[in-house]
Amino acid sequence: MNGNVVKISLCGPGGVGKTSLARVFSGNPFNASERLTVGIQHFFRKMRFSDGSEVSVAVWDLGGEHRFRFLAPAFLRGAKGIIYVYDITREETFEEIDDWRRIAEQVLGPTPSVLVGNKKDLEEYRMVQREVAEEYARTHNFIGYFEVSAKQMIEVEKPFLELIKVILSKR
Ligand SMILES: Nc1nc2c(ncn2[C@@H]2O[C@H](COP(=O)(O)OP(=O)(O)O)[C@@H](O)[C@H]2O)c(=O)[nH]1
Ligand SMILES: [Mg+2]
Repeated sequence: MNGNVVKISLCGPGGVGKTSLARVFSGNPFNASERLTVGIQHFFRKMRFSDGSEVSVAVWDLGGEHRFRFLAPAFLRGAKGIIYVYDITREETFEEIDDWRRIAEQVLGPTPSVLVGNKKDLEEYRMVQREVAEEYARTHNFIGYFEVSAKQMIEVEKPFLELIKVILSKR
């Protein structure tokens, strides 16, 4: 019964928009007053491909605060892919991606991953240059780097789709 459920875990610091991206991807409206995630939350979406195949995607979302890090192993276990999210207007959130990669590596070993720079709508407050993030993604074997806005629903599906494609191709 679980054969067609693909688990994807969203990793990254608090406040970067992980819950907002999961919400929008799973077909819910952006919520400007998104509350701090406490513990683990799940979002679901069924996807149908042109060849008729179907897959259910379970997106796992973890509160980004340090006090929830003890949940990280349970949060990551069984994930077939990881979406690392940072906020392009806060450099320290980009730097924290290293920590999350280390945690995920310990629990899962090498896993298909994408890097997402969220809050693309706040271009005038950008602190991380696109080229820097792209280079980081390239040198650390990410499938790709994507800039998105959960708020304006720009490119939100793309990182999920690219990741799912790679996961399904490995089956
Ligand atoms: N401007 C802007 N704000 C966003 C975007 N995504 C999320 N936010 C806001 O950033 C804050 C944190 O979002 P949230 O989804 O809770 O982040 P999380 O802690 O990583 O789950 C909330 O106030 C959101 O409304 C975005 O794409 N653009
Ligand atoms: Mg959250």
